[in-house]
Amino acid sequence: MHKNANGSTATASEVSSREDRFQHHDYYLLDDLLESDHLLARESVRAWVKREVSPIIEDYANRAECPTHLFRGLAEIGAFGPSLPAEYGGGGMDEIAYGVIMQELERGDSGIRSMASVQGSLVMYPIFAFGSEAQKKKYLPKLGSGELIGCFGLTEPDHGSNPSGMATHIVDDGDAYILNGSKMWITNSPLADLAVVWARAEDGKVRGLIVEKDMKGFSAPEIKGKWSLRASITGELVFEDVRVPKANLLPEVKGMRGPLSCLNKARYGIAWGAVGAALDCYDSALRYAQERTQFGKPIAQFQLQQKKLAEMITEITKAQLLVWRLGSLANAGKATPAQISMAKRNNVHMALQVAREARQIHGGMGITNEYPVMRHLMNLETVLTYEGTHDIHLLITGLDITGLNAFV
Ligand code: TGC
Ligand code: FAD
Repeated sequence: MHKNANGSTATASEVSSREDRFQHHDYYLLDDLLESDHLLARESVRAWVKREVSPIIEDYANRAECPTHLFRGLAEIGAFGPSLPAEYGGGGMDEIAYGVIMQELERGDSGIRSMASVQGSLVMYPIFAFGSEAQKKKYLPKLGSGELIGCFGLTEPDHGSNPSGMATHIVDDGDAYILNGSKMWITNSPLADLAVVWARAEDGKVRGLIVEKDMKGFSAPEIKGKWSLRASITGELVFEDVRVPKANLLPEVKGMRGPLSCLNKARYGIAWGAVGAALDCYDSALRYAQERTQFGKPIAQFQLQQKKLAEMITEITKAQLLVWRLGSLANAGKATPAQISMAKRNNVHMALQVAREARQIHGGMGITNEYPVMRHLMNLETVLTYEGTHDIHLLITGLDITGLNAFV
């Protein structure tokens, strides 16, 4: 039995089906900057998260299980490739719509946003941008509808922040390439029907390939034991003399520009998504502080708690402004990779700080699954690391402003 802030109690089963009381926070009236399509998309995804995600997410996270039944629902709400053309399985919306959808999903859980990020930005996008017409027709509609699930293999056991050093490679063998190597930390890999894999060709250039799950010599074992992103499934990709037909090579890109372009798309979505996780933590902390009394008054009346809450909403508001501006630049085709790095780094770090402060405001209850805060906090430790670590994004900004490369 748990004691709520208002003194009532909840059983474990009530906890798992607890009401999602989230209310949006828009301190600077930024909704005025959004178009009706954006607001509509946000409302429908928010309603879906409240209905489909919030009642089950704590249980799935507890069991370290991916709610795979949500893939179809994510497809139905247009979460896979919102800004890709509709004829190629996307949503045909703009970059701000993509952002607000990721924000709402991550308000529910970073792992749910991950399911959408990987499918849309890391699997559909490279096939759309670098695939042949035949590849686009074969894979994109089924990926967009959730009939096929994909994953993205860039990171290797010995090459994380420095994917350019990759050892996974292909050798020409007539009408196919022979693929050898392994990838590590791959979201969705154990359940994916296909993987977009980046491998070095004999000329030294990195190439992208679509590897299907039933290809001989290909396996995707699960990585267990994660304390973070527990409702998301993560695995390896292992290639032992996998014969990949040449028709599965992405023809339109050579070099690291290929995978790094996909990362721009996904990092952009994460910059928005992190604001969602922060809003959920703030929302929970504000309500808890108003309802919980100590020393005869609501803890929200203590100056120390007001400082935490005031700083949280200030940082959230700055992050909301940052992504709105980034979205406008992206819509105009002007968002640079370095600008995206700055927003990813700032907003994820902000969300993690907000989650830590929110956890404190909830006192002991903050470590339980009666509130979403500890789950967000643990998730955000991954989000701080994947898609380029906090340090790597700082060095990308450093390079951009000084012209001096810390990576060489
Ligand atoms: P560098 O020598 O600077 O560049 C190599 C080539 O790539 C081009 N390029 C980019 N193109 C598009 N977008 C970008 N952001 C780009 N950055 C570089 C560059 O112009 C060059 O092109 P070309 O034509 O001249 O050859 O690259 P580098 O090897 O020194 O690497 C730089 C560095 C360290 C910044 C990069 O490797 C990096 O970002 N490392 C971090 C690795 C990372 O983010 N991994 C993410 C793996 S995927 C993931 O985590 C998914 S989680 C999914 C989920 O569950 O949500
Ligand atoms: P390392 O690169 O070993 O870094 C360790 C530490 O060293 C970090 O703090 C880093 O900032 C620091 N460091 C490294 N280089 C420098 C430097 N030059 N200067 C200063 N500090 C440095 N990858 C995929 O390809 N596909 C996926 O779907 C995917 N999903 C993931 C899901 C999860 C749950 C996780 C945890 C990771 C996922 N990743 C995925 C991998 C992720 O992108 C990498 O973990 C990340 O890029 C960092 O690599 P690494 O873990 O090997 O850390």
